[in-house]
Amino acid sequence: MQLLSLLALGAVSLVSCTPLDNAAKVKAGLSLIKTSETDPGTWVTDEDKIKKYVSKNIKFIDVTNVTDSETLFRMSNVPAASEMSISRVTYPTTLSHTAEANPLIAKLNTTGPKSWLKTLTDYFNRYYKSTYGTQAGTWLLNQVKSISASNPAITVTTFTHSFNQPSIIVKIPGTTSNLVIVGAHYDSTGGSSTARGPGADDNGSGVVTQMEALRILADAKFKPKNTIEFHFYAGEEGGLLGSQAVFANYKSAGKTILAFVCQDMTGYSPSGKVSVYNDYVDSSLTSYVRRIVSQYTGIASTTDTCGYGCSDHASAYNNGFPASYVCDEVIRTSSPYIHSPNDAYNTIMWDAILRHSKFTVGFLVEASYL
Ligand SMILES: *[C@@H]1O[C@H](CO)[C@@H](O)[C@H](O)[C@H]1NC(C)=O
Ligand SMILES: *[C@@H]1O[C@H](CO)[C@@H](O)[C@H](O)[C@H]1NC(C)=O
Ligand SMILES: CC(=O)N[C@H]1CO[C@H](CO)[C@@H](O)[C@@H]1O
Ligand SMILES: [Zn+2]
Repeated sequence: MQLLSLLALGAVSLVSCTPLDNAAKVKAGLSLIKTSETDPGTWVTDEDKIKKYVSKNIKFIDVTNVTDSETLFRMSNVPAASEMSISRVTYPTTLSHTAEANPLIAKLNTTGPKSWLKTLTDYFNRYYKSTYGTQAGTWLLNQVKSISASNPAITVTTFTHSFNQPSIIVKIPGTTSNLVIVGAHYDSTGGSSTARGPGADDNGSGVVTQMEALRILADAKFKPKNTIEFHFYAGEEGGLLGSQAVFANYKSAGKTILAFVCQDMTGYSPSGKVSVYNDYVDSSLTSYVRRIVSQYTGIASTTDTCGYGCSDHASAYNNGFPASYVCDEVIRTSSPYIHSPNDAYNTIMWDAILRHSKFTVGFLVEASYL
């Protein structure tokens, strides 16, 4: 009895003191990060995130401000095979919109991507808490506004965060509010908050790939059935911060997402083959994405896995949305330069960027009819 009440007392003081401790840690600028489902979490400084994790290629998710219990559950439990297809969408097994997509794809080129990536990589870095990172965000916002201007129906908005760098959302309204989304992050890091971080492949390449696809759809005044969004995320290198906030917001707003494709790293591919990854994604959507890669790039995709917190698709996945992840290469032969000052403009393979632009337009046209 006494023991019990002592235990009970202990429990009470634990419960009542843990949140206070955590609040104090947040106030002191620390973040709670997880590197796997079973990792209970570690409190780290912003600098530790980059030096001890990002620059050593240890992937993590910043869970400090995650409050949704389903999302926390998904972050802490290895998915069962039965959960790998969560989408209620039946993705078609034949692609029936090639006649519409092919003429658009024929207009893609690398003129815009070359000049946009030059500007992005010329920022000293695009670290999400640096003034360079904020300046890069302002430039990107103005640039996507100018690319979208050829179709007045398109809206461009910022999604603000607790740090200065905003995420950017471009919307092509459809006749339904159901969403088809492509996303890439635009922050970068070079191994510390103050290091040079050109972030050419990681992930400036994904950003300019999406910009080129947007240019074509805007110029064509493409009018989709489903609503299309292009997301440019902030703070990915801080533990998927931008995409987590966006998808948590979409979950609580009850939005319907039919398909999400994350594209990080689209500009370094010795194999010349698009890689469609297999983990923390929806398996049905992933099969559909593979069909689209084959159809619109003319080459069958390769496959790989990239682990917990690999990129922004994990944020969609953890919030219960159908996600897929498309990358320029399998891990073993992927760019050796990322997360360092050597991830430079001159290492980019422009045929890879063009291949991913073709995939992106093909995907958006096809999925706009889902
Ligand atoms: C979590 O939220 C607090 C309060 O808004 C904020 O000060 C802190 O920067 C956030 N941390 C992260 C990692 O988002
Ligand atoms: C390539 O794209 C640019 C816009 O970035 C456009 O002005 C130019 O006409 C295109 N070139 C060709 C050959 O289509
Ligand atoms: C910063 C960032 O997301 N980088 C991502 C770019 O894409 C690669 C995967 O191809 C991820 O590993 C990185 O985390
Ligand atoms: Zn990275």
